[in-house]
Amino acid sequence: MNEAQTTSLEEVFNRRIDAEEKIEPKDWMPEKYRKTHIRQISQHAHSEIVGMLPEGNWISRAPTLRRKVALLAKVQDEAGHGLYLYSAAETLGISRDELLDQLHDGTAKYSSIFNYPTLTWADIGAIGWLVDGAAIMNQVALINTSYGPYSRAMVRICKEESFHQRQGYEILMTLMKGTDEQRAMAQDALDRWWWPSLMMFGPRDDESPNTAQSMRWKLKRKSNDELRQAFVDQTVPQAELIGLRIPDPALCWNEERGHYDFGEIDWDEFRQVVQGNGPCNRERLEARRAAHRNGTWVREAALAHAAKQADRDSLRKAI
Ligand code: FAQ
Repeated sequence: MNEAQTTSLEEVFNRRIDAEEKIEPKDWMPEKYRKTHIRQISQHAHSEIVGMLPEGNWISRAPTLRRKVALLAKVQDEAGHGLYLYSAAETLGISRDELLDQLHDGTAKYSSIFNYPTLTWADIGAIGWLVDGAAIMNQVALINTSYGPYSRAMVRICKEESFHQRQGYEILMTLMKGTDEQRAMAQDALDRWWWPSLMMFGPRDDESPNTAQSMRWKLKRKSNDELRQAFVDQTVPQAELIGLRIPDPALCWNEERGHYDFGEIDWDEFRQVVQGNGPCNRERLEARRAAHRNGTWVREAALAHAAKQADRDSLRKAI
């Protein structure tokens, strides 16, 4: 294709983006749009899959049968989200094997939040309330993203995340109605998970290399800082309602802005965690690598079965 043809295709593509049309897998798209989507969608998929680990750690220790059932269902939902998202990334011309290789060799990122440990049962409440709460804030905006398969995956994912957020909040609400020890456990979980949850939204807008282009392509519909602010505004009253204290001395309502002001995130900690030096990075990656290794026989058996089936089908056709 010559340069003039590419330019006119790009003009048509940009007009479609401006008109809020969805871009579908077989449509022409700039190479950078394709690559940026593979990056974001696959990192999102990896986050869902790695995100099963901190909570999975508590399935066998949930305090009641009802809690265990809910947690099991939630962790299974996260697996489903990962699978839709890997499928959405595959529509952009990359294979599942390549995507997984990138996770396992550390070239693809996943959300920083999943590199923190789950020390008590209250952490399961904090993950549901804060981590799923932050994920919904980000993902509701992504329902309107320009790439069709990503946008459609988000519709279902958001419905499920909304249930997750409520089950987390309800765990903390129950603890806050309990003994002094249970209340202290809930507060301790909030103290440890608050700042990492704010980091989930990514670097400040002025330090975010991808935001400007992703907003032009309507991949991102809101910037990192806009989403972070909306999350703080939504979450502070929820904490107050059940008697939890947000661990930020700078937090206060700003009448003029109509938003909460809040303190500075420890960006050095964020960078360290993203670079692989968080409290659980090595453990998380090793768990994923081991799961992949241990699943080799399942993949091989499925391929052998599919090959046998194909042989039988071609034999039947030949007869
Ligand atoms: N952690 O220029 P930006 C969930 C990287 S799902 C690690 O601002 P962008 C469900 C970023 O990739 C949670 N890395 O980048 C659940 C980029 O690096 P690269 C995941 C981060 O893409 C709940 C660089 O920094 N959600 O929780 C992080 O425009 C409970 C520069 O940043 C999604 O993935 C971070 N926090 O904006 C599961 C949502 N932040 O690739 C289990 C979709 C930034 O250039 C239990 N993703 N980086 O080398 C997004 O909305 C965006 O990708 C952002 C980052 C907002 C995360």
